[in-house]
Amino acid sequence: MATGQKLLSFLSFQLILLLPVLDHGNAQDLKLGYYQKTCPNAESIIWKATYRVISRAPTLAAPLLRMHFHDCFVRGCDGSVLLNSTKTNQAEKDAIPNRSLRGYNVIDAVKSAVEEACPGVVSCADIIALVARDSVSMIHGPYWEVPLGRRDGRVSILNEVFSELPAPFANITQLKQMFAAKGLSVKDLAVLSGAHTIGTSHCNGFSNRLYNFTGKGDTDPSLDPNYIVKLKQKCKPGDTTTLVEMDPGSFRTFDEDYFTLVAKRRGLFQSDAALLDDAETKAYVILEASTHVSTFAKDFAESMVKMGKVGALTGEQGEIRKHCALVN
Ligand code: HEM
Ligand SMILES: *[C@@H]1O[C@H](CO)[C@@H](O)[C@H](O)[C@H]1NC(C)=O
Ligand SMILES: *[C@@H]1O[C@H](CO)[C@@H](O)[C@H](O)[C@H]1NC(C)=O
Ligand SMILES: *[C@@H]1O[C@H](CO)[C@@H](O)[C@H](O)[C@H]1NC(C)=O
Ligand SMILES: CC(=O)N[C@H]1CO[C@H](CO)[C@@H](O)[C@@H]1O
Repeated sequence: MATGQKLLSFLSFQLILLLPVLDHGNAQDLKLGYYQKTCPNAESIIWKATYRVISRAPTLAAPLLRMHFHDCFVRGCDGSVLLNSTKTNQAEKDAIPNRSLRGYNVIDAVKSAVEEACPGVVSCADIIALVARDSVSMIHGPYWEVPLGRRDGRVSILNEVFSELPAPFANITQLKQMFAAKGLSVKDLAVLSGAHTIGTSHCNGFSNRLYNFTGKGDTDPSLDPNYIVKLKQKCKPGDTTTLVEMDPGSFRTFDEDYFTLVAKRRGLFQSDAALLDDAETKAYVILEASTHVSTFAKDFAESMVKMGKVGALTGEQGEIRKHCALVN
């Protein structure tokens, strides 16, 4: 064999060895304490800046948690949810489901605090992941260690929100498929849906269940009729502005009430009710609704770490944005 050929076959052998690493290595490259040397106080700076907000406005914890979910499901946890639209591109931010995504200014404030200590080191994607964790733990939810080292993406596309994020009208088959597409299990689906123990929803996320479920002026038979009466008092037909607590009475506290509600057929969205349509998700709902020693906190922490790895950019991919709303 000529030397050139030898070199070529050696190179392609190397490539074969390398490719799987490049393909699947990403999320596994995230690690605990990633900023230990480059920005040792990053996590405590972020905690303090988040505390300043959540101690005064605990209801912001919900949209901040939801922001991490939206970021990860669309193009991976790459901060693409934070990018502003430009003259030539409509970004994720401007998609309809963003209407209720609040807290962009919180992320900006946290980013400024981190930039002051360590300019150009900590990604916006990592900041979203840490702020979500900190917010949840500050309202009596679980705490988990966040593997870090995510890089920020340079792309954000409005239409991807509609194809990647499950709608509140999704059935169990669609939900399972959309979670599987992100490498998340049926259990992750049940567990992460428990995030709806906090926060609020606009009426239009579920008003079809109250007024015109199949186009015959009917209601959703899977929703508790007594609850329908209450919801109708809050949401008149066509209301797109009123906010309803998803876990009435404790929508500010991260607890396992969500599963009690779903088990009582009081889950707000069709996607919540759908958890009763699959044997595995149903078993999880019933277990968490009935047990005195809930595993929800521990399960949620585990599933959040998994979700936080979806499509993460690492190494030389992407960049560390200077401002979270703009590519460098
Ligand atoms: C399983 C599929 C899911 C669907 C279909 C779904 C859908 C929705 C919808 C329609 C809202 C109401 C938005 C509004 O009108 O203001 C909402 C709120 C919320 N979602 Fe989900 N969601 C899902 C999963 C998740 C996950 C995995 C998380 C986080 C881990 C999450 C966290 C939240 C939070 C915290 C709120 C309250 C936001 C606020 O108070 O502003 N959701 N979700
Ligand atoms: C991004 O867009 C928001 C809303 O339009 C605007 O308030 C903000 O100033 C923009 N950020 C930057 C850095 O241009
Ligand atoms: C779920 O929704 C999809 C799309 O609308 C539909 O094709 C499918 O039959 C539905 N599955 C169930 C179990 O209802
Ligand atoms: C209910 O839905 C049907 C079919 O989409 C529509 O023709 C009808 O006008 C709706 N009724 C109300 C009260 O919105
Ligand atoms: C907070 C935010 O960026 N909201 C935008 C959501 O999308 C609509 C258009 O669909 C914009 O008008 C909002 O400014």
